Amino acid sequence: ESPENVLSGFQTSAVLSDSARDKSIFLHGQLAGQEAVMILEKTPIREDSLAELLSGSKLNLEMRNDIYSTYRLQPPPHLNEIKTTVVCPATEKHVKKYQRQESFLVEERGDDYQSITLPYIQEQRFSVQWVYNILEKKAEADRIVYEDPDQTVGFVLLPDFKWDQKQVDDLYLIAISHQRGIKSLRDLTSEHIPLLQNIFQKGKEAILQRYNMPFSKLRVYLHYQPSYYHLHVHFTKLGYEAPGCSVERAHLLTDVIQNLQSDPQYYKTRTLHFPLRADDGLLSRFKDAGRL
Ligand code: M7G
Repeated sequence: ESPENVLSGFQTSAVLSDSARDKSIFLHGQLAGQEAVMILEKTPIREDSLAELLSGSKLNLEMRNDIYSTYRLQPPPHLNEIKTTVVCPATEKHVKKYQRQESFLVEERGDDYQSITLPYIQEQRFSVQWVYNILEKKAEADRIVYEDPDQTVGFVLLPDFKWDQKQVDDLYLIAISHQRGIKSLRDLTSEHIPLLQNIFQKGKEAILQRYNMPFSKLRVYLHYQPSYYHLHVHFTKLGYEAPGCSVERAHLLTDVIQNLQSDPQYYKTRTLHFPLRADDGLLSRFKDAGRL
């Protein structure tokens, strides 16, 4: 697809969700006959472009009242961009992922993982081809911030595609483990501590070097459940409410390491809680098993 065709060829069939606060809209539609999802988001106002924004824009007065006035400002095009993400061909699961929905908190015991969750994710999970493309330098190679090529404890650190890298206020990177086959938190045992410590240590050093962002400004965590079942760690800026950084989904990497140090089987045996969306197939499995 050439970039122009993506826009003009996109036929919107439904608005999956939108947010006036985040200034974003998630669309379901068709692109060249294939199912597609398109995400449009207005980007944050950058401090380093303020001078240009204020001097180079057209200002239209809307109203004035006593000491109050409001305006509409028309910035030059390059300061007025919309970050656009396209998933095509999108699966039914992608469409559901982006649809606004009610969530329910699930309690998953160690044995529930074995009998309910594991069989489900083995048949239903998202492809992790994009992850392999990154590890094999077939995609996004020029975006890599840091790599430790070791196949056991190594990883690739790069900007998450939710971050446009224009400002560090919403800094978001992911570290993807070179080791394959670690699906999620549940697969971690004490043997993975060196890998986790390596990601933590070298990841935060690389971020300090590249973005001048000290560790005290970082939130480093894993998701449970993740969307993609290949071990990866999220690095986001403290104070930025990154999607998915809420307590019911995020597990701080430092806590994960300590838990494994005190009990090698911690994540095999513990009961974990996480939210599932109303139409998530896994939620039905928990209901069917009488666990909800
Ligand atoms: P997750 O916890 O598995 O799922 O995190 P989530 O998307 O529900 O949070 C996967 C992370 O990888 C997310 O933060 C995504 O934004 C990011 N991500 C997903 N894809 C498909 C890509 C991609 O192709 N490139 C990059 N750089 N990041 C991606």
